[in-house]
Amino acid sequence: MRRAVCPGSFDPITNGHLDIIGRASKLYDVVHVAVMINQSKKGLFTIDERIQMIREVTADFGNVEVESFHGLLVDFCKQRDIPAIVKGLRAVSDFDYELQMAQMNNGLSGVETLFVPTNPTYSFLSSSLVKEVATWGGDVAHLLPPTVHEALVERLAQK
Ligand code: COD
Repeated sequence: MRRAVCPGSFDPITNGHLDIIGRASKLYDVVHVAVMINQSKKGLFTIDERIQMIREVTADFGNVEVESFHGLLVDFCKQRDIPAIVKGLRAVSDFDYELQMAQMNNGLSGVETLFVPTNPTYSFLSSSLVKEVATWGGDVAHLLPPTVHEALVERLAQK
C-alpha cells in the first residue's frame, strides 16, 4: 500500500490545496491529509471545522484520510508508516524554506518529500490572502470549494 501525506494548516482549504491533494490521490493508494495543530496561533476555523471541510471536499477522491497532528510531521509519518510527503510549490519564494524542511525531515527519519508544481491558476493563492481579501469584501468564490466559501463568508460575518 503506497501512502503519502499532504500536511498543512488548511485554515481554510483552498482550491490550490485541493488541486495538490487530488493529484497526489492519483499517485498513491492512500493520501493522508494532516492538519497541523498550532497551539500558539488561533485560526479562523477550529481544527475540527477544518477537518470536516476537508473531508467533505475530498470525499469524491475516495482514498483520502484526514486527521490532525501536533509535534513533528516525521513522527506522524513514522506512526502510520508513510514514506512520502507531497507538497505544492507555488514559486521560487516557496522553494528555499521547503527545501530546508525537506532536508531536515529526510535527515530526521528518511522520509522523502515530493514537490508538485502548482497549477498556474492557483500560483498566487494562500489561505491567508484569501482571508484578507474576503475580510474586506473582495470576491474569493472562485478560489475556494463552494462549501468552504460559504463557511468563510458566514464566519467573517460573525466577527
Ligand atoms: N498551490 C499549491 N500548493 C499549495 C498552495 C497553492 N496555491 N497553497 C498551499 N499549498 C500547499 C503547499 O505544499 C503547502 O506546504 C501546503 O499546501 C500547506 O499550506 P498551508 O499554508 O495550509 O500550511 P503551512 O504552510 O502552514 O504548513 C506548514 C507545515 C504544517 C507543513 C509545516 O509547518 C510542518 O510540517 N509542521 C510540523 C512541525 C514540524 O515537523 N516541523 C519541522 C519541519 S522540518
